[in-house]
Parts: sequence; structure tokens; C-alpha cells
Amino acid sequence: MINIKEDKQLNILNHSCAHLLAQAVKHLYPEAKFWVGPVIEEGFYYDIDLGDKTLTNEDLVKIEKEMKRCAKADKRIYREEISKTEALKRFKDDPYKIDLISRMDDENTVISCYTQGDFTDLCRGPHVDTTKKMKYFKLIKFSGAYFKADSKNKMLQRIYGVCFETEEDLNNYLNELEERKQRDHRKIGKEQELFMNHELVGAGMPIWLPNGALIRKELENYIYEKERKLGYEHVYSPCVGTVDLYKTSGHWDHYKENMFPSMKVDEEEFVLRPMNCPHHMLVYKNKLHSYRDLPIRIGEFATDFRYEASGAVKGLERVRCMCQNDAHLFVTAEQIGEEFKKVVSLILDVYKDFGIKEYKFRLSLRDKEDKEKYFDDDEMWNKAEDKLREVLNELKVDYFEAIGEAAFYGPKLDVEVKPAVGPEVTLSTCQLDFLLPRKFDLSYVDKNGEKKVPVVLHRAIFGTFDRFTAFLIEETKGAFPTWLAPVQVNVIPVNNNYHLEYANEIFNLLKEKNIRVQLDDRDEKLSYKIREAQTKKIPITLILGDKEKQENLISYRRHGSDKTYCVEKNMFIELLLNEIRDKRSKEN
Ligand code: TSB
Ligand code: ZN
Repeated sequence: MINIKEDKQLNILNHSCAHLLAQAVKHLYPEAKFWVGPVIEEGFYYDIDLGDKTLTNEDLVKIEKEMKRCAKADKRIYREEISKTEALKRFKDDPYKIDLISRMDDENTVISCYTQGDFTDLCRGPHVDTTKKMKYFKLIKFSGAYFKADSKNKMLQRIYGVCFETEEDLNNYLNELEERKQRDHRKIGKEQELFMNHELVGAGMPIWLPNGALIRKELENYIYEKERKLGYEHVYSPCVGTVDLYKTSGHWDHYKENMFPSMKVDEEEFVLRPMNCPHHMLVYKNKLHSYRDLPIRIGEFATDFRYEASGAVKGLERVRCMCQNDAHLFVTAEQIGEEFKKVVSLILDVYKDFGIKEYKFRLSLRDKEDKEKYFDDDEMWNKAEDKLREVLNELKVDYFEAIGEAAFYGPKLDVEVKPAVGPEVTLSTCQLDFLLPRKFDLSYVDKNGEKKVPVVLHRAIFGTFDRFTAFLIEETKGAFPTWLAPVQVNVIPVNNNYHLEYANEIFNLLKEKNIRVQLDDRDEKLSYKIREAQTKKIPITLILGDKEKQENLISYRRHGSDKTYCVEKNMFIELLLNEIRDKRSKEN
């Protein structure tokens, strides 16, 4: 999707269109007061105080119509530069503009404003030179937005819109927006009964319904097997810990605002854990270690709780109760490169298996000048950062560097993906940590019999099962590959009177092989049933009639195609089992 903010021409056009919106609103609601109207990646918005009024969809239509009228009026848009005193005078009736102007430096500052017909707004510009240049625009939506994003302040009305240079561009954009809405995982999640929310459970606390739970179980099995093969050992640990545990790890001092408040039980103070690292440090510490034991890889599918703002929680993508596909790898300083390489290779391997192609690797490094922000061991940092770069280059991974974005305790690699709706999020992560092993006083005995501190790699390949599933739903548009689909095969007898017995036989045969199969024996037309299986996105639909029954054949169709294949019964089962066993995605 085009980034309007970054495109010079579109930026000017959209900025101008925000003024057009304000002008139209002023005509329709003379009492309206205006805060700011910036250009964003997806177009523009304007925050407006409409008194007690909350907008409706009908209002949006009205405003858009008025915008069209103002645009057609072909008013010249001209710039004026005025002094701060003059600006304070001109905008004296608008407290929001006064707020902006008052914060501008001093009396000598030159302030610019733009006028079109009867409307003037404070603005740095630039703008298009006449209202007529804005032809192809659309108001997209509205929402409430607190003044200065502070919930203690008044709620303003935020109107979003977008403007293009041609009708075709606008239509393409609107189509894409619609397509994105259609594959929003919250929508598909509801349609396919994958997960639900209930206010009595709480915001950001989804319940995985049977269909979603099946997908999650398959994902767990998949990654568990991969990790076992790579030498990971999995544990189970409680999703609470004492406050002292999190004081030891440092989370209590640095991460408290992301945690649920503590609770007292008997004499102990507990927290719901936001991370599993402290527990895994204790697993390591439970035994003495020699350099020969390292790397040690402790994995867990671990439930965590984090305080996320109620406005930020979103379906399965951003939750308050999540399950990480977590592991902590304990390595010697010399093993950092090799172990990091294995993690990145695993990420690439998994993305390939799922046919994920659109993602960005971000390598977060320290800002060398900022001595305060980062754990102080220059030599360690230099070596580690060089090593990470070296590995990424060796694996020919395309990445960008984010200087100053490293955590206090070490550099990290994140994989960013773009959801259907909303800003980018991190899926996988791999974070180096020099500090935590020290805090827990971890050690191993090296070749020379000396005590050394291991380095820890925190890594999550799926990130959380929650966020990964959200992403997967949007990637596949709900049409999961056979191995993941909640219902894998749908069996339809052509005619219930003649073919039900054979359909039942096949149904039982597949069930015995642990295939998730359903028999559609409703008294409905064949074409209706086939169509419904398609809308339900069931990967394979069997259509069994006379020929199939007489010759022990199976005719089947795949989701998204109306081509019918016909094979011998046992051959079909073998093909199907292979497809599931290989966890084939549509891409491979
Ligand atoms: C990898 N201690 C490390 C761990 O060892 C850790 O917790 N890292 S994290 O904070 O980056 O979280 C791991 C992953 O969880 C992130 O990469 C992201 O994919 C996922 N995640 C983070 N917050 C949420 C959330 N609110 N909802 C869903 N998933 C989340
Ligand atoms: Zn961790």
C-alpha cells in the first residue's frame, strides 16, 4: 500500500484536503473548533471539537458533499506570513489554535497561514494552489480522539480521509482498503469461530474456540518438533512469580508499567508474569554447568500477562494474556555467532514453511555515544554487534539497522510484518543479553576450570501463538493449508438416497486416519453444498456419486478451484496423508 506521507505530491494534496475538510465542517457546524490535521501514511485526519456532537455516518456523507462543493468553487489557496501577535489576534476565538501559537518560540517567529475563500487555517504548508485540484477524495471513517492523546482531556472528533490525483488511484486504494478489511483476522476469526472475546473475561483476553484451538495445537506440535530436533529442552513453569523474582531480574524497576499489579497471598507478594526469562534463569541455575554443556536451550510455550492499554488491544494480535513460543539459550561468548545463526536460520525455515514472504528484519544496535542507556561493556557490545551483522550477511538476509534501538542489556533482531489493518508489528525476535545472567549470578566452568558468566539469547520464533495466528489468518485470508485447517475434508454424497452409504464409508476411513473430516448429508442441492464448502474455506471437498461408488474412486476439489480430480480411494488417502505430514503450504 502506498505511503502517502512519504510521497511528496500526495503529501501536499492530502494536507490541502485536510483544510478542505475543515472548511466544510466550519460551514456545516459554525461552532466547530479545530486542533490539528496532519498527513499520515494512509491519508490525513483532522481533530475537531464539535461541542457535544458525536458524528454519524450520515454526517460524513454530508461533510463530503460540502467538501465537493467547496472544491468545485475553485478558490485560490494563498499563503500569508504573520507575526505571533497578529496570529494570536486572528485566531483569538479558537482556543486550540491559541494553544498551538502560544507554544511557538518568540515574538519574532513568522507564522504562516493559508486561506481559501472564507476559511483560514494555521499551517506550515505547502498546499496546492486552488481548491479545484482536489477532485478525487473520500472520507474514510471517524473516531473519538482525546485532545493531546490524554484521556484526562476532552474527546475530540477525528475524521479520516484520503485524496489522490486520479480517480483510478483513489479507486485502487479504496479497493485495497476493502480487501484489507475483508481479511482482518478479527472478522475472519468471528466468521470461522476461531476465537471470541467476552467482557466478563476482559479486554485483550481472547478465548480460543475449538477451531482456533485446533490450529494452535498444530502450530505447537510443529514448532515443538523443530525445536526438539535442534536440541531444545522444554519445561513448564508457573505463570506467576514473586515480586522478589522480578526485582532480581530488574523487570520490577524497568518493566513495571507493562505488568498487572501485584497481589498478596499469605505473606508473599506475587505478580502475573510478563516474561519467562526469570523462571528459565532458575532452571539453568538448578544445576552446575561446565562449558561442555553449552549451549543449553530451555524452551516453553509460556503464558504471560502484560498490561496493554485498552485502546491498543486488538483481536489476537495485541492481547493482555498471551502464549509465547519462548526459549532462552545459554551460550559462551564464543558461541554467540553460531547460535544466533541457528535462530535466524530457524526463522527463515519457518517463514518458508508458511509461505511468508513480506517481512522486514530489523537489527537494533546501541548508540555508541549514549553511555547512559546501555549496559557498560564496550568490548562485549562491539564483538556481539559485529557478529550479528556478519551472520546476517552470511545468510544473505536483507535487514536494516536501527541505531539506538537496542535494549539496555544487548542488541536484538526483530522481524516486522504488516497486518491487514494498522501499523507494523513484531513477530519473531532474538535478543542478546549480557546482563540477566549476571543478575541471577549464573555461571559455568570453562576449559581452564575458571568460573565464567554465560550470555543469554532470548528468542521467540512465532513471537506469541496469538500474534502469529492473527498474522496467519490474514496471510491465508482464512483459507488455511490442509494440515492446519480445522476441517480438512468435506464429504458430499451427490444424492443422499444412493450415495450416502459410500460417503459414510469414506468418512469413517478418513476419521480412522485422524483426518478432520465432516460429512454433509443435509437435504440440500449438491451445487449449494459445494458452494458452501468453498465459502467455509474447507481445503478439500469430496463429491461422491455413482461412478465413485461403483469403482471405489474419489472425486475431489480444492478450495479456490473448480477443477475436479478423480483418483482411486487408497491413492487419495495416501496423497492426503502425505500432504498433511509434509505440512505443505499453498506455496511449496
Ligand atoms: C523472547 N523475554 C523475551 C523472550 O524471551 C520477550 O518477552 N520478548 S518480547 O517482549 O519481545 O516478546 C516476545 C514476542 O511476543 C514479541 O516478539 C511479539 O511477537 C509478542 N508479543 C509481545 N507483546 C504482545 C502482545 N501484547 N500480544 C501478542 N503478542 C505479543
Ligand atoms: Zn526472555
